[in-house]
Amino acid sequence: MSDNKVVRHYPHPAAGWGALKNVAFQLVNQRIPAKGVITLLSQNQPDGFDCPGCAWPDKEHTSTFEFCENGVKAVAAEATAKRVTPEFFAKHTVAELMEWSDFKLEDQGRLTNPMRYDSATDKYVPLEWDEAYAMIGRQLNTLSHADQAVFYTSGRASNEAAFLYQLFGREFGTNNFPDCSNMCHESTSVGLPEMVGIGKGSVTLEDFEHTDTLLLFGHNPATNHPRMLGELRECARRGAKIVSINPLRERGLEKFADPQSIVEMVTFGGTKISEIYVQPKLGGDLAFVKGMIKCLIEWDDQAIATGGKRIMDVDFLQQHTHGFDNFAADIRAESWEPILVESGVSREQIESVATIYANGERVIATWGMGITQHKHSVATIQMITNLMLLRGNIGKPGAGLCPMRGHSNVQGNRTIGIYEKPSNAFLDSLGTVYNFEPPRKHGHDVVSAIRGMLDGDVKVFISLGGNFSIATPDTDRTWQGLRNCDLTVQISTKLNRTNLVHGKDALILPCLGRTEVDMQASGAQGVTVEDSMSMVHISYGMNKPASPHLKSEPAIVAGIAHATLKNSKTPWLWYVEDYSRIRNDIERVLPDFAQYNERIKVPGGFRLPVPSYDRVWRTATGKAEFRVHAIPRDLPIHKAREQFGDKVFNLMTTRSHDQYNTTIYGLNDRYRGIFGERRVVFVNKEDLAEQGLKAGEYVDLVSVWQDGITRRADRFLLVEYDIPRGCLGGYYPETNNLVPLESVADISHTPTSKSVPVIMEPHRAAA
Ligand SMILES: Nc1nc2c(c(=O)[nH]1)N[C@H]1C(S)=C(S)[C@@H](COP(=O)(O)OP(=O)(O)OC[C@H]3O[C@@H](n4cnc5c(=O)[nH]c(N)nc54)[C@H](O)[C@@H]3O)O[C@H]1N2
Ligand SMILES: Nc1nc2c(c(=O)[nH]1)N[C@H]1C(S)=C(S)[C@@H](COP(=O)(O)OP(=O)(O)OC[C@H]3O[C@@H](n4cnc5c(=O)[nH]c(N)nc54)[C@H](O)[C@@H]3O)O[C@H]1N2
Ligand SMILES: [Mo]
Repeated sequence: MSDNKVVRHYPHPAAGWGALKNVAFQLVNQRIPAKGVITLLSQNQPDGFDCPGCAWPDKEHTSTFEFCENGVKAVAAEATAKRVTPEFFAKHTVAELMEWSDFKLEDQGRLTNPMRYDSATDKYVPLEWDEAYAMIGRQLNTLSHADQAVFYTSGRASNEAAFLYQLFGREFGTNNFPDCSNMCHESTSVGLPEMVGIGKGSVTLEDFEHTDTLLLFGHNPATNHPRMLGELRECARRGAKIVSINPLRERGLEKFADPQSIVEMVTFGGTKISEIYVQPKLGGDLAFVKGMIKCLIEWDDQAIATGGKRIMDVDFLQQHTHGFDNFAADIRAESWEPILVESGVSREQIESVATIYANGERVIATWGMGITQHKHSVATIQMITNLMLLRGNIGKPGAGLCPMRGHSNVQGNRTIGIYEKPSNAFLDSLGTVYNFEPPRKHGHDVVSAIRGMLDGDVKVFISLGGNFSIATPDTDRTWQGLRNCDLTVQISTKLNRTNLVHGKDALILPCLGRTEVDMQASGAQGVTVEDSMSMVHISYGMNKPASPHLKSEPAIVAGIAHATLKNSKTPWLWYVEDYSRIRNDIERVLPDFAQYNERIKVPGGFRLPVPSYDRVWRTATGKAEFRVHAIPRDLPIHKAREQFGDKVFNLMTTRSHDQYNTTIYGLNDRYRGIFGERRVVFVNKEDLAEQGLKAGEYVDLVSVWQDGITRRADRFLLVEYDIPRGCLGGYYPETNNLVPLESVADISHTPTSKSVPVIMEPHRAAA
């Protein structure tokens, strides 16, 4: 790798000293005094707040502070001493703020007052909360149909806020609840239920203590789930075999130094994580796993023929599964050519990973965005699940499925009813408890909501957190859609792009963050969240609110509902006085939350039922189902190459180490050796040569899609990288404009953010 200002080799293990240095920098940058450290120490403690960083669970009852650099960044971003006041808005027009980078916008700090857009001056001006609620109520009540309103949620909202939000929308008359999950683990949520009866992972944190083999597919824990590194390190030290499947060589998957381990810190050592590092082509995982399964079935067939030890868990297959014979027949009929070509992995390597899998008695498979954001993601997740079923690796200690969720409460939001396709059972229960007839028609997901805005069918857009305008695909068109709306409302903590790309009328409603004390009539309130492993626990903020004008998310939602629904029998404002009242009624709608208020008093909270954990299969046949999938050879990338040949590359859009989704903390991506620049594109060395390009030059990226719309993202620095040929890597959200709105995963409709066919052109200014 060449060394210049932007690209530098990073020889150190993940976490370690680099992490501590970065933490100190973040605290100073956010002007957080030493006492702010108390906030950090309260993170993920029994009496503290749930880290707003990721959805990785906490070790129950632990008293040691689980150090996590990126958790600190998330907390520091919220605890910042910087403020965005009405005076700030008086100084800057929206047009002017639009020129600022996303980093600079959020770096202005916390929003302090409710604000309304004034088109005469192109500025935001302050207003009272009641005026804001009344304005929303007026606009919603003038719509000709409730489906003209869309209610977006980002996965940080608490169960209490999310529950009130969906109740409000449904009493209003719509199931239009797109959420960040549509862009994230939706493929998991639709892929798993028909096979194992539930869309959630089956493992608990304890399973990591017993596992002997881990298959890590397409996620980057050192950056995105740093607390998981502790578990991985323990597994590696215990001798568990860890296989990483990732087109990029990620530092944190190779070596990790624990900042809490004196020895590793002092010796600048680290623990080797991955036994084998497999680098498939983007989207090559389905073919790779199918190859592994082909090996296993061949070896098993040989065992049957020779009377040797079976590879399959025969008892499990018989007792617990359905469809194996049909599935095995498809695998036997599959030839190696598509497996090798489409995975980009050698047969030897496929065999060696299959051997590791076959030797493992307790295997966990994890996956993240590298798996969920392709056209064939649902099929890929189902193929991974097939693999796990072969040897009974679901529902036994130390084994199971572990989708790595994103936002800290994204899973809870879905459990509690944030879903555009709610089940009838849920709606029946909601309707009975609240004595109304909920709408039955399915609502918009993220992609169809944007289409609705473009078509003029969606007129009001309300957003509970998040940064819709740039988290979504096809940025130019999404902006057009948002600007078509009559009203856009953003409930947020910090200034972001979505405050600026707005409808004819627009409101910014500033809310409390999870780290802050939420004082209501009955006293300080806690809120509950569900982590990646279905544990529900309570979280109490401890910091003084960033401004006296802030309201909590439940209070804002209730305020809007109260002003909009004149005939509602729901006691909106009464709920806000004491959130345990909300939880009591959640329990009436969702029996899995029985004794909700009691059970969250236990440190660590309680686990929602996960039937697959107990080998109870809530599927059509009452058994775990195998699913047959062909290796796709007609993906957008194949079609684009048919047309334009080897000029076309498959681009993944991914996170740097210094960002939380659209929140940019800094311009470095330390483990990948990138410093001070985000507009970079990772390219294989031979591809550079073949395209006549050189590392250090700039290119423009142009999307290949069949609808005649030009999608481009300009001026990216070429960085030579260890990535398979034909593949590129770039950062989200800078590359989002390249993802066509129509390029979505089959069934789940998740934008294909990890496989975007593009062509590199010489940078226009230079050409
Ligand atoms: N600090 C921090 N923490 C976060 C977030 C954050 O932005 N910052 N975001 C949160 C959210 S919402 C989420 S969803 C998670 C996201 O966490 P991840 O799932 O780790 O998401 P990405 O950073 O997009 O990285 C995807 C990884 O998949 C790999 N990959 C890309 N394409 C493929 C492929 O085709 N096959 C395979 N096998 N691998 C592939 C990439 O090289 C990369 O390592 O993290 C959560 N935690
Ligand atoms: N190209 C591409 N696009 C992607 C992805 C990708 O990998 N590639 N990843 C997708 C994924 S996995 C996800 S989850 C989505 C994320 O999409 P979103 O969830 O919409 O985006 P975030 O960047 O997480 O939202 C950040 C904003 O949330 C607000 N916020 C922060 N804390 C709070 C809070 O406590 N309350 C409220 N009300 N607001 C708060 C702040 O104003 C902040 O600016 O993006 C998706 N988009
Ligand atoms: Mo996510």
